[in-house]
Amino acid sequence: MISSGIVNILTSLTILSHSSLANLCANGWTYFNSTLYCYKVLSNVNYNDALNACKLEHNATLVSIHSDKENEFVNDLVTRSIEWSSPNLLTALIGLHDPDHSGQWQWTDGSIVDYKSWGPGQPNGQYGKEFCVETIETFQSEFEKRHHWNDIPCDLSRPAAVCAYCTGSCKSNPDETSSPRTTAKTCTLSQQSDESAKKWKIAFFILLLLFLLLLPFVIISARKARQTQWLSIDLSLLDFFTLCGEQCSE
Ligand SMILES: [Ca+2]
Repeated sequence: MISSGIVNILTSLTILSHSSLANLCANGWTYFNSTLYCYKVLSNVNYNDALNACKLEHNATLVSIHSDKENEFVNDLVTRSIEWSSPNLLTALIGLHDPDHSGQWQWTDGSIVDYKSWGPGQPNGQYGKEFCVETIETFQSEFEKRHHWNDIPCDLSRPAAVCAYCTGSCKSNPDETSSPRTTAKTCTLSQQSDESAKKWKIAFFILLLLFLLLLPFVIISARKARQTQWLSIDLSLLDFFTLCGEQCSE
C-alpha cells in the first residue's frame, strides 16, 4: 500500500511535469519533446505565403527536418491535422529550398542540411523550376508507409505546410546571409522553463521527504489505534460482566 502510494505520487508529478512542458507551445501548436520545437500545420498555401504565415506567429519558419524520427512526426502531424480524400496525395511544404537555383539545398531556419529523404528519382528539377520541397506520406500497404520528399515549383499551392519554432532558445541564431549555412538545429529550454523544471524537482523532493518523515508517525498511530480498539473491546466485556452480575447468568 505504501509503495503504491509513492508510485502514485511519482506518476502524478511526472504527468504534471510533462503537461507543464507541453504547455510551452502556444494554443494550436504541437510540442515534440525530441526537438523541443512546436509545430503547426497550415492548409492550402504556396511556399511564400506559408513562410509569411509562419513568421506572423512566434517568428516561426517552415520546418527543418533532421532525422527519421522528426520526419515521421511531421508527416503524422500533417495526416492528423488535414482531412484529405486520398492520403497518398496529401503533401506538405517544408523549409527546404534552393534560393540560388544552384542545386545547393538550404533550410529556411538556417540549420545545416544533415538529413534528406528524397523520393525515388527526386529531386528531378522538372522543367528547371523546382526550387521548393514537399513531403508526402505514401502508404505502400496497410502496415507500411514511407515519407518521401519531392522538389516542386515554389508558386505551387499544396494541401499543407508545416511551421515550427523553438520553445526555448536556439543555441545560435542562424545568419540568413551566411553561405554555406552550418548552424545545427539545437533548441534548449528557456531559463523560465529551466526554472519551472527546477521548481517541480524541488516540490517533488519536499513531498517525498515529508512523506518519509510522516511515515513512522502514521505507522505508530495505526498500531496505537488497533491496540486501543482491542482494549476497548476487553473493557466492554469486563463492564458487561461487572454490570450484569447474577442477572446475566440467569
Ligand atoms: Ca520533383
